Amino acid sequence: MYKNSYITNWVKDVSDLTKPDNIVWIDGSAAEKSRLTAEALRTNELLELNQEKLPGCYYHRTAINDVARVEHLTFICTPTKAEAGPTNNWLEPKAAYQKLTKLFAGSMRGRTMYVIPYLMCSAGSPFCKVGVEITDSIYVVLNMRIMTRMGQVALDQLGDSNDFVRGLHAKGDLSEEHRMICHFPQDNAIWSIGSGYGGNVLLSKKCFALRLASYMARNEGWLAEHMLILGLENPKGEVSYIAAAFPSACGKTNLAMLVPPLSQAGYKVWTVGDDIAWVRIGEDGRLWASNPEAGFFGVAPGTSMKSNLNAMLTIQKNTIFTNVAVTPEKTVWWEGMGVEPPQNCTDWRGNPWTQASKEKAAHPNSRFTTPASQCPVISKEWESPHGVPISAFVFGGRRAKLAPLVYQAYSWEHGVFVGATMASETTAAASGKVGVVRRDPMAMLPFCGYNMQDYFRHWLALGKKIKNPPKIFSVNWFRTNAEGKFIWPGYGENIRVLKWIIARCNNEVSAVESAIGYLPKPEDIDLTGLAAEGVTLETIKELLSVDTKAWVDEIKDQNSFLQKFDNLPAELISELDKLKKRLGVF
Ligand code: OXD
Ligand code: MN
Repeated sequence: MYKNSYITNWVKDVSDLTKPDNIVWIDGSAAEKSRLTAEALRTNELLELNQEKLPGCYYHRTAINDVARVEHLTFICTPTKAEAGPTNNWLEPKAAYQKLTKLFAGSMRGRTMYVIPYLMCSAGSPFCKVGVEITDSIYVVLNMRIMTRMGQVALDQLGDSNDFVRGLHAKGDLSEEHRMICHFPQDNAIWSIGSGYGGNVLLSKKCFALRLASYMARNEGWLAEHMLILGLENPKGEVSYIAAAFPSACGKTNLAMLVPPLSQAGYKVWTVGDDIAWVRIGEDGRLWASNPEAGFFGVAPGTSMKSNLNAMLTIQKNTIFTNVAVTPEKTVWWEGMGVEPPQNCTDWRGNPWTQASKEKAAHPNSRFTTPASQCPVISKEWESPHGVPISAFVFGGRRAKLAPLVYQAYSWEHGVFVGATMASETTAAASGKVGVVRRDPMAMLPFCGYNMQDYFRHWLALGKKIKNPPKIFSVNWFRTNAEGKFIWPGYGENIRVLKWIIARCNNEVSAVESAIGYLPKPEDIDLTGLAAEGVTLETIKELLSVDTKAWVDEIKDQNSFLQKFDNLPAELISELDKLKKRLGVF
């Protein structure tokens, strides 16, 4: 039992409601990890993988109906609907608590309740915040151990304070009818029931570090963003930092761990974070970003030695794999791993699978949970208490047509507009249709804990306070040709775009003004060694082309998205007008 009476009183209330058989107070020790792992193996919540080939690695299968975030069952519970805004599902807090209380009542009978204190960001950092998650899932405890700094370290940081996020999770019956993920920003609380899938149940991640933290950040004058953070080192050894927002499953982890091709000798990419950035104004008037997490919860399919060597090296030990395929020798496999599929294996549903099977062996949203500290290119600054100084913000999406490889916004306000109107084709990371274009402002559509028009306003207001704001860019690695093939090779070659971005930040290269923003001069994208990939100056010209007619349709769609909001910041309306003028539309 802990000394902090706010935690112990809350645990008492929760156990009176949920009626667990036992309560385990998590301390984060190695002995505790061994005990819990043994228990999870006994109950089959985890399966042991080949300990010679994958030491410390385990496997978990979720329920078949529970494989992704469920945006339609995720709610922001604020006193008024207006506070949640038109892009969030809303429930009035009293009504939400009433529903949840019924669902949680007796839900832990016959089960063990775990109390997990954890930190976001490193102890003692000005960014650091404390959360406590109560859960009835050992899988959650073992994942939280990787994803956060968990146990005694968090209790030490909290002391006898009441300032912590209360996250309550129960598996319930795992049915969709009884599944709800509710956020109470005014109460610093999250209640999640009916799921065992990461994004719905590792409450530190999307629920705290984005939805609640974005709300806190507005009140406290900082930003909580769905962004990777990387350091780009040049041959002189100088490192510039970029924070980049992409919707789920658009390659944030790959970009954060990019391996430069041989032709880019002397350049290196250092990983600070792959999913979330907390950003504050530093004393020097720049923005500084910190990765609040301690691990990576990455999408497995498509991860290979070619697409993400560093992720593959990171996950060789101490990793939990979820919903991938398991081979007869108890190793893991997934589509796009870059190795031949096994003759036969067990698929993510637990069924026998052979090369002749039509179904995928791994679920498209299958995952690895792995410690950031194991990443071969983890930045030496990744746990720095003050974060890293950001030179550029990048907004990216998956657009088969339209968006050029890269362009730069004309100003902070224009950059906020570019972020606010970004769109991407949907992926398997959330339940629902895959491949349809949807507006996803700053990649935060499913993660903003309050009305997005106020979120845009907050970005604009913050911009006014920063003496040296980062420059803002848009990128698109996913443009396709008439045959539907990707034009840009992507992955490690993306470094060429990052180099242009940093050159712009350092005023080392000029650019061409276009209707949508500053475009690179095609010859300023370094193509050394790219001919073998079939990329020539002509390819770059094609990738940078702006189809005015298509952009006119695009602004119609942007406009109809923005119409959802009743009180947009004037700056965004003015940016839309300027874009219309530049495109010749009045
Ligand atoms: C994630 C997501 O898990 O964005 O990071 O879905
Ligand atoms: Mn994400």
